[in-house]
Amino acid sequence: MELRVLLTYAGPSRERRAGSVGTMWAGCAHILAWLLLIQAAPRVAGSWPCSPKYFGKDFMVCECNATYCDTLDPVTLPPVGTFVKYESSKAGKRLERSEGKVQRNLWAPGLVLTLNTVQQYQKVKGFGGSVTDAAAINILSLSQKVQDNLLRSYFSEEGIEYNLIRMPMASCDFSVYPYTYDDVPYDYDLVHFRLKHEDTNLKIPVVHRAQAMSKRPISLYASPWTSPTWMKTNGDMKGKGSLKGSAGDKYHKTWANYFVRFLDEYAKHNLTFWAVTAENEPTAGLIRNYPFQCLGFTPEQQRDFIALDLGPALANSSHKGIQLIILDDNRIQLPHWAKVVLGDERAARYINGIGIHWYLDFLAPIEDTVLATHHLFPDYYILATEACVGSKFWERDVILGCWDRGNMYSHSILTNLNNYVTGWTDWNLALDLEGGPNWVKNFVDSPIIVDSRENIFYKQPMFYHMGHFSKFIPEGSQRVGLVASRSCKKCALEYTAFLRPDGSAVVVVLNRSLRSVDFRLVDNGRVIKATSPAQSIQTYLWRRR
Ligand SMILES: *[C@@H]1O[C@H](CO)[C@@H](O)[C@H](O)[C@H]1NC(C)=O
Ligand SMILES: *[C@@H]1O[C@H](CO)[C@@H](O)[C@H](O)[C@H]1NC(C)=O
Ligand SMILES: *[C@@H]1O[C@H](CO)[C@@H](O)[C@H](O)[C@H]1NC(C)=O
Ligand SMILES: CC(=O)N[C@H]1CO[C@H](CO)[C@@H](O)[C@@H]1O
Repeated sequence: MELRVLLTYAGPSRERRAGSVGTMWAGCAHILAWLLLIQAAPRVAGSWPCSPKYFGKDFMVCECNATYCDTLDPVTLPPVGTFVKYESSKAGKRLERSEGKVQRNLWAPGLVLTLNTVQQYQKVKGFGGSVTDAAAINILSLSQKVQDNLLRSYFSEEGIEYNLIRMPMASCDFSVYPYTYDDVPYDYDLVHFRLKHEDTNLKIPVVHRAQAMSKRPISLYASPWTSPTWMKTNGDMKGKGSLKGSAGDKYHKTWANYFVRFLDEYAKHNLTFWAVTAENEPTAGLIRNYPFQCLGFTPEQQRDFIALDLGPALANSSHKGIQLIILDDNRIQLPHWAKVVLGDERAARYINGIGIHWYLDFLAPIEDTVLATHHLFPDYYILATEACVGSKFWERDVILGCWDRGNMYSHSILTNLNNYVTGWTDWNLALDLEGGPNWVKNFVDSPIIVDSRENIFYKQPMFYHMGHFSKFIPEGSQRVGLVASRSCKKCALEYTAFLRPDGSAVVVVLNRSLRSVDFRLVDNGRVIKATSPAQSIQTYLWRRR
């Protein structure tokens, strides 16, 4: 630990975090730091390891405060003939880096995974999470230095380098009260449309800081939960209700213009969106007594709203490059939803992709839903737009340090990536110890849990599972074949492979079982001898020439 503190004096980027190191240390630390600098010049490298905190055996989080937070180095690939491996495990590793030598013509019994770059699949959009009101409130409840450590953990090269941010348009259940941007009845011209304190003082500043820390361009996308109540059949933000009237009328035109106004107002704050989704969980608003903000659309209603209102409004706005994503709801709606909406040329020409949520995955196999949709509409990308653990009535909200919840993330990500999905977006970037705030007490878990009283935050196993993908599979990477020497149905091993834009290869291997087994990764006659420990996730990277 002392060495780590001393190292904080070795470079300007470290110095920021060393701000409140006790003055008692400062004197001798300075002298020693200079000695270290002289000896270790030119570069004092090294990521900082996890500062573990246990909430029961194997329930480990990494704790961060104002002066300490675990970091990673930027990804650098060793020369051809070697590889780099990152490993996390239930036993306590967290994205631990090591290097090894690639071997030639090594024969050994057992499982072989062979890279096949002739098999080429989808290109990756990216990975990320959501800046909800709750996430922003939690992040900003910490002191400035701790906030910086949190945002750096997600967005910087010292962290897991997210490049996607989803933002609710106005409130959702993860707000402290329900609101829209225009709650003045019958304001069809939206003259009373205003962003809220939550936008200008909470969410927008958080996104600006994330962008400033990120080396990668961050793609923002937005989703509405409810329209103003005066546009709705039930006059309520929650419960069963849809837009009044029908597509093409003044309610639908006004609701489409509301999207454009939202984009206009955010543009004034220098935030430009990559995409919008047509509605968050449009089927929620078709359910009686639905407990929080929603707006019901059947697929036919979404098709007509896009064809007659939203599509033309966006196309005729200054945001005409913006992408439009349909569904943004559980994959159980597929392929029917896509057939109805994309099957109609009037709507389809405005649409770029299909968003899916994971909450009912256990009812709907991916082959019958996502894969079937990809084969029907291969020109439209499929993006995972929301997922979290702890939302089901039988699940506890927050379980600090739960490895299995990390497994649930990486199992979903691997399954999706192996079925043409182009990226995966987590829900709230940060929640409090209770899993909120949430105005209907729909508390859930998050990869980062903030304890504002102690001015610290916890990085959970879910955070590191996300990192095994987000940091190493940048936008533009293309999935390629990874062929097993024997059926892996029984071996319970899950894996995926990509070629990165720089031509290097990346493979992620997840072992959710209690057994560790040796295997070999083969690429073009070169062999990586590997072991997947019990309850572990690994990312392998290597140069191909
Ligand atoms: C911050 O965390 C480090 C590492 O866990 C610890 O040594 C240090 O005492 C903490 N600082 C404060 C102010 O709690
Ligand atoms: C937006 O960016 C411009 C130019 O970079 C800058 O002058 C302006 O102050 C920014 N506005 C806001 C609201 O951040
Ligand atoms: C396009 O926008 C202009 C002004 O912004 C408006 O006058 C016109 O009616 C719009 N056209 C359509 C088809 O919405
Ligand atoms: C990569 C690897 O060896 N994975 C192992 C994960 O656990 C199963 C047991 O269910 C092993 O058979 C796999 O080989």
